[in-house]
Formats: sequence, structure tokens, C-alpha cells
Amino acid sequence: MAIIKKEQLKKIQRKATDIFNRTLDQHVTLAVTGLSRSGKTAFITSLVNQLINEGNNSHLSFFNPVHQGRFIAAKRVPQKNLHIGRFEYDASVASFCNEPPSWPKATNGISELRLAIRYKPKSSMLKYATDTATLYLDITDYPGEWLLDLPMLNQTYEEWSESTYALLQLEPRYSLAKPLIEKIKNIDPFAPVDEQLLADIANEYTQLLHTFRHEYGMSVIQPGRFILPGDLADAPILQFFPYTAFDDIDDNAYQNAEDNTLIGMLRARFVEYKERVVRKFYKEHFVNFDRQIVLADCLTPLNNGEASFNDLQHAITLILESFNYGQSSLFSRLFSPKIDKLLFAATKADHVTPEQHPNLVSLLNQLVYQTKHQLNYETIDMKTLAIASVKTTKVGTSLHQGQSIPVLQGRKADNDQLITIFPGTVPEKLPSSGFWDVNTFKYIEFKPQHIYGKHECLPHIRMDQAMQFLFGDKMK
Ligand SMILES: Nc1nc2c(ncn2[C@@H]2O[C@H](COP(=O)(O)OP(=O)(O)O)[C@@H](O)[C@H]2O)c(=O)[nH]1
Ligand SMILES: [Mg+2]
Repeated sequence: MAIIKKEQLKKIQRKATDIFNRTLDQHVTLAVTGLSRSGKTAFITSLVNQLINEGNNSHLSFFNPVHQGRFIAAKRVPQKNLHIGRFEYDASVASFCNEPPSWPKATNGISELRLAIRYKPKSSMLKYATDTATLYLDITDYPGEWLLDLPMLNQTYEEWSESTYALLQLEPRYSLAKPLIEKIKNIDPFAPVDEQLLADIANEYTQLLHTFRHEYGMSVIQPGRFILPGDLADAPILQFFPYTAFDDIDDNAYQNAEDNTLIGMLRARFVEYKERVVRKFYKEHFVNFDRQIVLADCLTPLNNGEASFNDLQHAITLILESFNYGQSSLFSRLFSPKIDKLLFAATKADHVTPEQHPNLVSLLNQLVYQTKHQLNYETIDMKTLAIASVKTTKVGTSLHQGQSIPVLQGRKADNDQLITIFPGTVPEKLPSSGFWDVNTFKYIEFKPQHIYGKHECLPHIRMDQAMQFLFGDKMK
């Protein structure tokens, strides 16, 4: 009899705890973005790897739940949105375990992964209510290029063509775009549309965007979907281009052009793209994000030179528009976003010696905050950090002309050669023109270090600080 009573009591207690747990469960949607090759896949892989292997020599002392001994365990659980691709964690982490190790494969769209993180709540009320609580973390990976399209929502096809044309006038874009601009000049915009011609020129424009991005390290790529189409690859909605000869045509004729003319079709596709691609992304995905990390690789543009660096600066200004929640901003008028914390992280900090990290952060600060005074970020808590999701180098010192200087040691990505270098200094401020003549910074691609299995933690720099800012407050 006594036993039954005890059992029943336990059952009631468990039920009560369940109810409490359910109400105490927290849920955070964390969005990870950045331009292609800024390190999104590496960041998510590292974050998941650190959390699910916590305790196995992970280094997360700046992540409060770990530091305070309240972290219990994290595991992957089925994602919430079944229509979105899965983030390929297993394949990504396996690439670091291979011999020789390699970087995960490049991705071109949106993907998702869900973690359940169990922890002991700190606050006394919660402590007596339940032993453990769970934070569900939905992580979404999406291309930063998609945010570059936001300003298009406010433009007509004519305005967009003109602003794109102005951008194409600047080097290095101009020399590369000249043949295409000439070709566009020579077509009759009011002739009945030739679908093949339109597809061919759109394809040429897309190739040009790839060249800007991948060969010249330019960051402002519009439309962003053209180089990162996700599931829209080859869809006609991505087949249009800026008409670069508006000055030569009659405005009335343009306004009255039917959809079956070349220019009419271009205009119709542009409008369709804005509605079905740009607006759809913000409405279906962006408005659901609670927390956002924007990854920026400042080191590659620094290595590429002035044009590439200035373009990064321009891209960051455009990206920031998506977080400009001021009453009068385009963004707030169109959507009701709810992001309350925004982290800007300078990635690949393992490419510079540690004493350069403060400079890297202050450079990023200047890139981010240059426009801050014009915008209204009151509702968002913002922070900047220098991180390495996957640390590839070891720090040491070396004697140079009788002086001890900090150096890095790592394996070169192309030939696996072990090298020791001083990669150079990072400017603390936005470089002026004179800087580029004396810039000595050298970016060498490193191979990741091998880990012995997926249960081993990847070496990192400040991933714990990133986690603390992004969701540590939800695990109190
Ligand atoms: N040294 C170093 N290189 C990194 C790091 N993260 C990314 N990379 C490099 O940047 C490339 C692109 O990273 P990835 O995560 O695929 O970028 P994504 O296109 O934004 O997803 C990788 O292949 C690496 O060469 C890092 O933390 N340290
Ligand atoms: Mg990726």
C-alpha cells in the first residue's frame, strides 16, 4: 500500500515537473549569415561540435552555463521546418576527421538544424520548480548576399538599372562589364522578346557577378540570388539583367512598353523577383529570427586591396539596412522583425597573431558603426568580436633582427607545407588611400587541423563568447 502511494506520488511529481519543464522550455531562432566564404558552414559546424561534445576537452569558459557548471548536455533533434534543407552537420564534421582533413563543401542556399540544450536553471524560482530546463536552438544558415537585395524593394526597374549601371562604371567592374554594356546598347528594347537572347544575356550578367565575387573579391553583388540561387537555379525568375541604356530611350515609350517586348519582360521579371524572391525571404524566414550573427571576412579583402575592401564596406552598409528598425526605415515599414541581438564577427582571426585581434575588432567596429549614427538601432543589442570557428594555426615567437616577434605556424592549404610566418598587421582604422601602397598584410589559406573523430572538439577562438552573447542569456 505504502509502495503504491509512493509510486503515485512520484508520478504526480513527474507530471508536475513535466508541466513546469514545458513552460520553462525556451526557444531561440538563431540566424547565421555572411557573404559567401565568410565562414558560415565552419561556424555552425564548430558551434554544434562544441556543444554536443561539451565536457570532452571543449574550451567554453566564457559561456556562462558551462562556466557555472549548469550545462548538462546538447543533442541534435529533428528540425522544425521540414520544407527547408537540413544543415549537413555530419558531412561537415567528417571533413575535419578525414586524413588529410579538409574544409567542408561550399553551400548555396538556406538550411536548418535544431539543437536541444539541457541545463540547470540558475534563478532560484526555477531551481525549485525543476531540475533541468531545455533550450531549443533553431539554427538557420542563409547567404548574406540575399540581404543585399533589400534595397531593390524600394526601387523601380528603371531605378535599379540606373544604380547598377553606376556601380558598373567603377573599376574593376567597368573593364569586365564593358562588352556586356555594349551588347545591351545594341539590342532593340521594344522589339518582341527573344527569350533565348534574354536568357543568354542574363547568363552573361550572372557570370560577370561570379567573376566580380570570386576572382576580384567584390562583395556588392546584385541580385544576390544570381550567384547563390538556392533552389531557384535556372528558374526564369532569375533571368533578367539591368538595362544599361535608359538614357538612350524615350521614357514614354518605356512606360507604355508591353510585357511581350524585351524591356517589358525585363521589367516584369524584376517585379516578380522582388515579390516572389526578395519579399518572400523576409516574410517567410527573416521575420522569425530572434538572434542574428553576421560573419565578415575582413582579412581577404584587406589582402585583395583597396577596391575589394571598399566594396566590403559598401556591402556591410547595405546589409545593415535589414537591421535598421527605426520607425521610418524601409524595413520596418515593410516587415515586423523581432531580432533583439545582433553579433558582427570578424572571422578567421587565426590568420593573424593574437596582438592584432584588438585591431581586427576596431576595424570591424568602424565598418559597422560608420553608418550607425544615421540609423536607428535602439531596439537591437549589437556587439562585435574577432573569432575563429576552426583554428588552424599555433602561435609562437620568433627572433627577427634581434627582436622577439609573434608568429603563426600552420599548414598551407594547397601543398600541406608547414610554415611559420608573421602575416602582417591589421589596420586599426578604415584605411586611407595611402595605406594600400604600404600594406604588407598577407593572407595564406591554411588547412584545418585533423581531429580524431566527431566526438573531439574543434579548436577555436572565442566561440564561447559568441555563444554567450547569442543565447547565454536564455539559459539563466
Ligand atoms: N583559418 C580559418 N579559415 C576559415 C575559418 N572559417 C572558414 N574558413 C575558410 O573559409 C572558407 C569558407 O568557409 P565556409 O564556412 O564554407 O563559408 P560559407 O560560404 O560562408 O559557408 C573555408 O573553406 C576555409 O578556407 C576559420 O575559422 N579559420
Ligand atoms: Mg556555407
